[in-house]
Order: sequence, then C-alpha cells, then structure tokens
Amino acid sequence: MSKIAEVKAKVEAGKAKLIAGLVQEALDEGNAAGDILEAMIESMGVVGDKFSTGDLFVPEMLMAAKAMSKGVEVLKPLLTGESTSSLGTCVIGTVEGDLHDIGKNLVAMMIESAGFKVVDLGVDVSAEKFINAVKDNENVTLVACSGLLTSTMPAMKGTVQALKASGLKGFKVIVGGAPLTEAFAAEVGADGFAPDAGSAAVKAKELVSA
Ligand code: B1M
Repeated sequence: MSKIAEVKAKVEAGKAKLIAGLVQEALDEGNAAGDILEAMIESMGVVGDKFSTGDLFVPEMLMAAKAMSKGVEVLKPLLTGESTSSLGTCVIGTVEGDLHDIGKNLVAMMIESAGFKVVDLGVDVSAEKFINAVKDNENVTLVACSGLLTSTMPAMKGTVQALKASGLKGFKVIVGGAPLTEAFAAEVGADGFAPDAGSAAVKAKELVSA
C-alpha cells in the first residue's frame, strides 16, 4: 500500500495518533501536500457515506475528524504562504447549531494565506456573535460563514440577513459548505459563494478588491 493510501485508510479508521507520522512519511516519499489533503478529504466522504448507510456512527465520524485535523496540522505550513494581511480582517465561523469545523478551518487557512488577518470564531456561532466580531475587530472587510448541515441553512440565512441589517458597513459576506449553492447564497443576500477552500480564497480576494 502506498503511503498516501495508508493515510487515507487510517483517517477513515480514525487512527488520530498515527496520522501525523504517516502524513510526514507520505511527504518524505515525495507526495504533494495538496494530494495528501485531497486523499484525506476523500476519506471524509467515505466516512460520511458509511454514516448515511448506517455502517458507522457519530463516534467514528468524530475520530475520523480528529485524525484528519492531525494530518492538516502537518500540512498547514506547506499549504499556506507568507501572509501580508493587506486585505483587512476576515471574521470566520461555522453558523449556529453546526459543529463541523474541518472545512471551515481549511477555508480559514487559505483565506489567511491570501492576505487576510483571520479572526476565527469557531463553531456554533450565532448571528449576534458574528456582528459583535465585526464591531470589535479593526478593518473587517470580510465575513465568512460555513455550514455543513441542511438543517442549519436557515441559520445561515438568518446570519447573512442580520449582518446586512446591522447597519455596519465596509465588509462583504461569503458563504460556503457542502449543502450550499451559488443560488442559495444569492437568495439569502450573501455577496459571494465558494464550493471549496481554494476557490473561497480566490473569491474572498475578488470580493474585497471589487
Ligand atoms: Co457530520 N454530517 N453530523 N459530523 N459529518 C455530515 C456533514 C453529513 C453529510 C454525513 C452524512 O450523513 N453523509 C451529514 C449532513 C447531512 C445534511 O444535513 N446534508 C452529517 C450529519 C447528519 C451530522 C449529525 C446530525 C449526525 C448526528 O448527530 N446524527 C451531527 C450534527 C452535529 C452538529 O453539527 N450539530 C454530525 C456530527 C459530526 C461530527 C461532530 C461527529 C463530525 C464533525 C467533527 C468536526 O468537524 N470537527 C462529523 C463529520 C466528520 C462529518 C463528515 C463525515 C465529514 C465532514 C468533513 O469534515 N468533511 C460529513 C460527511 C461529508 O462531508 N461527506 C458529515 C471534510 C471537509 C474538508 O469538507 O466540511 O465539506 P467540508 O468542507 C469543504 C467544502 O464544503 C467547502 O470547502 C471545504 C474544503 O474544500 N466549505 C466552504 C466549507 N465551508 C466553507 C465556507 C466557505 C466556502 C467553502 O466560505 C465561507
């Protein structure tokens, strides 16, 4: 089995303690950081499918998520460049009711390396908390909202609408996460949507430079 296949299998199996070492070995073997990340994202897809079919349960999903996070820690310096913070501050979080943070963390990483200072509010973030973060931080040019659950799409809508109705100015709102679409983003009044972390960074730059 190749090292990259081993990383994939161990993330699926939730072997968090082994992942950092295996990711390093995969890098030492010459695999690109982006390819290793892609393999781990695929693992999470497999885990999600197995959850859907009842072949594994929440604790196993959690272990897989922990394993992936350990792998991302090793890759982070290789996936991000020097940040100049010239694009202002990006406030990011996963919307209220939603505890998924791996995708949000990847988006935060890519946005930071695109030149934003990132203020990460974590998961289960209420609209009020997003608004307070815009008030409390200097030069907020972007608010980024992540959501992975169909059931928290209304919270996403509420957050975007509350930000827009807050009277605060000078920032754009970008949304993303597996169940969202460009059409949903437009419908709830977001300024932008991105399907993945790489395109979120590109879109973020585009939005604040417009
Ligand atoms: Co949950 N979960 N989960 N889960 N989980 C999903 C999302 C699910 C699709 C699994 C499934 O059924 N197949 C399903 C949601 C179905 C739906 O609503 N459409 C689901 C469910 C149902 C649940 C619970 C309700 C299960 C339960 O309790 N019965 C529960 C909800 C808890 C809650 O949030 N209130 C739950 C819990 C959990 C854990 C806590 C155990 C764990 C999360 C741990 C953590 O994040 N620290 C977990 C996990 C791990 C998953 C899966 C397996 C993996 C998620 C992940 O990290 N993917 C997931 C299945 C799947 O994704 N196929 C699943 C890898 C990550 C890199 O991808 O997050 O999609 P993703 O991010 C991508 C893009 O979406 C995008 O870019 C990222 C990278 O390219 N993106 C953005 C994300 N945010 C963005 C923001 C942007 C732009 C792009 O701009 C701001």
